[in-house]
Amino acid sequence: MKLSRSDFPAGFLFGAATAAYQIEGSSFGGAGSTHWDTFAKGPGNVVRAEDGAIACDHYHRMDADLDLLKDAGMDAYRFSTSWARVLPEGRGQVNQEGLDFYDRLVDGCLDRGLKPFQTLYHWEMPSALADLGGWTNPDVADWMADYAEVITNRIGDRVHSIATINESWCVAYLSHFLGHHAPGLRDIRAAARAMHHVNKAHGRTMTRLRDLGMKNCGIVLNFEATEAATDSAADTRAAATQDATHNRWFIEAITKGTYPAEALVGFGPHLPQGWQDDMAEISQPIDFLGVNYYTRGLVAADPDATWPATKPVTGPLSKTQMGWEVYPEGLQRTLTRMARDYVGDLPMFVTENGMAWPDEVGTDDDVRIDFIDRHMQAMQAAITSGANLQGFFYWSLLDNYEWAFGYEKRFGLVHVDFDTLDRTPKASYHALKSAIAPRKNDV
Ligand code: IFM
Repeated sequence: MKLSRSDFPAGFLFGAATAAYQIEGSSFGGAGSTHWDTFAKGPGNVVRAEDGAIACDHYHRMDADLDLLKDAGMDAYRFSTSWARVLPEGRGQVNQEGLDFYDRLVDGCLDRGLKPFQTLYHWEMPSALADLGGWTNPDVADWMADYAEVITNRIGDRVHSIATINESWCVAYLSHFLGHHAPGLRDIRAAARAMHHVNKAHGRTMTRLRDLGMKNCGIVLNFEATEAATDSAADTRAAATQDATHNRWFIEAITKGTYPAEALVGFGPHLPQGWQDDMAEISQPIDFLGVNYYTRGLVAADPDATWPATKPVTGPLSKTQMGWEVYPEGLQRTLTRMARDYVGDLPMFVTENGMAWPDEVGTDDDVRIDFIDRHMQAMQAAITSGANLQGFFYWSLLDNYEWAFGYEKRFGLVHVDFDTLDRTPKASYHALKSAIAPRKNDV
């Protein structure tokens, strides 16, 4: 790789990210059912109806997986804690086994010199709360804050940072308007409510974390580089609408206490009454912003469609196994835009960036190595132009459960054989390890 640790500011953190449902194995250790367990059983929702029951069996292989991070010379590990592992019914009875697992995980990180970056919600809503409407129910804000308190009372003394939610757009829009993820709704009223309640839950949980004395609290949002397919006025308007629903809705609520007009056109009539009263809590200060970035979104107007009347356009750039264009410039633009328009000098982390490729053991991994290298160059350029970027987490440490795509899309630095569950580091793992090896002055 062209860049190495010495091309980044002193103290810049390199790590890898995972998420509970995608790796742990939800059938182990007394975890409760979640909406992903049941969504996967719905016809046509997930490739081969695969679920996270076993996943990478990280629940039993945690030590070996943490060793992989340490052996790569990483500084930090971003993981999520599963709400239903901690509280199988979402509220009430605590699963001590679940708390013990996360206790061992955090200690395992610290023993290996890895800073634990925790995310509280990475998409698995406990089924008992999904029955009550999940993200469409305003009470979700208090349910989530209560869960945050239970897990924080156990591991909050040792985690380095806490993100409330991973990728609010996916939690709300992708799952309640586009129907691609659990709970699989395509309903504007449900979507508008989820779009607001996810922010409300972030705010309520921040309040609770502050009450518990927690520092380094923030949120992880996913951004795309939205571009109009042509210069026409209609496509330009379509791009502005998509930018508002995908990129601006959450960050504007959190940093300014407002929602973009282009998105309120569609969602406004369906928002819960009195939503304005929640904006002060939603826009309380955060300590960091996590930026997840994968690709650009090329968009055109679709005059025959209902609001937002947009349609995705396939671009000409090279694509990953997901069909996503490789577009590192978009990462640089996103980071500089965040610093300029929203967060100023607030610390930012690239909390996810990576690519899927149909790798098998022994195949070369040049495409992923080049992908990482080019995105590292984009991060470096953003830092040079003033973004206070303090770390980078590759998505993902392991090949894992890629939601509606089942186990087919391989994002890992480490190959997982889903029959034997054997782990084999890929060439990109070794390339990243060499690139982030300690600088001469640090050893
Ligand atoms: O696997 C997901 C992850 O759970 C959230 N961010 C995007 C990744 C790749 O699709």
